[in-house]
Amino acid sequence: MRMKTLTEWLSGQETASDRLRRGVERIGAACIEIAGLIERAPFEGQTGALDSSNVQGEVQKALDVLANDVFLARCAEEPAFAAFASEELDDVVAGAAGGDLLVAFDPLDGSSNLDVSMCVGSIFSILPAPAGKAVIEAVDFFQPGRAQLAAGYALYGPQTMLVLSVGGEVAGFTLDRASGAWLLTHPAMQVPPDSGEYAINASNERHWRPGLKGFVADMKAGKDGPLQRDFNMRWLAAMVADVHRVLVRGGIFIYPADARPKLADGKLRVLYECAPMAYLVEKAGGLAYAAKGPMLDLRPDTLHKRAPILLGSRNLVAKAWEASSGDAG
Ligand code: AFP
Repeated sequence: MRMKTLTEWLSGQETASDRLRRGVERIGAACIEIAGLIERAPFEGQTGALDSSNVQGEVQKALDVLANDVFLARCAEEPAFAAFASEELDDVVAGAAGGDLLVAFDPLDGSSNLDVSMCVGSIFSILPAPAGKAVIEAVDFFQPGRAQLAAGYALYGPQTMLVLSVGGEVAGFTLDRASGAWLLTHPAMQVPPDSGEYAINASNERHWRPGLKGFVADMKAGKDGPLQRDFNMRWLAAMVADVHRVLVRGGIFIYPADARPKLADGKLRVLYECAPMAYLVEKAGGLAYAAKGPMLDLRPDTLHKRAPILLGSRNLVAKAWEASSGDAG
């Protein structure tokens, strides 16, 4: 059977306006361009660190900056997009006057994987813009994840994939290099409710709080422990890749807050990492929590606000949340 293209699939999504559909297509085009940059990077000397840092004091890779430029350039072509927020930018960038949508994005997630040719990704979140406001400010992005109209990610791995929802089902597309089109290879994705896989950076264990430490110990105890099943651990060090695995075959992904002052709110950013991934996982039947409740209820108060995150298979996440929610300070 012929696979649907992204354009054909979007035309059947009744939850999306025409403007939202067009905007998502622009983002899809940006991701194809970024995939090309990543493939060609070794020939162009673009995988090394630049001398500059982003607003969070992290060293930027040349590709982080290039991917950010591509995202902004492609999205600026869409008159529905009123403003943009990016991991790589200190402040909001204006888009089209009269646009009714805001876009938050991480143009290149997991960039420390680049020099070892491992998976990286791009993440995006689309929010409604306030009506009738001439100048969009950062505060206009401070909306809970439940307000998102669409969210998704591109995964640059063995295949280039685009996974997204515009309010209904979560659909996965694979880039067909021959035609240059995104083809629907993973319709109506569902996170299995149970799983025996977990993803956490275990090298930080000594800094974890007691509830989380106990739950991970229970998973490690396997069949002999209270969870009565054996677990396997996977850590790809790129949220896009770890969450993609969870969406396809279940499991739990955890990036916790811990006792170090720098990690008091975890590592991952709410607007363009946690909220869009929580949106996808919940649309696919899974669960996602921040420190004090559902991730999608969290309203960030800065563009680069961080939050601890726990997401994945419904039953496993519920148990992890029960064990660790008392850890929140
Ligand atoms: P980089 O973009 O700096 O590589 O960070 C990736 C990331 O934000 C997220 O994608 C990973 O899940 C997480 O950090 C990995 O963190 P560790 O450095 O603790 O493995």
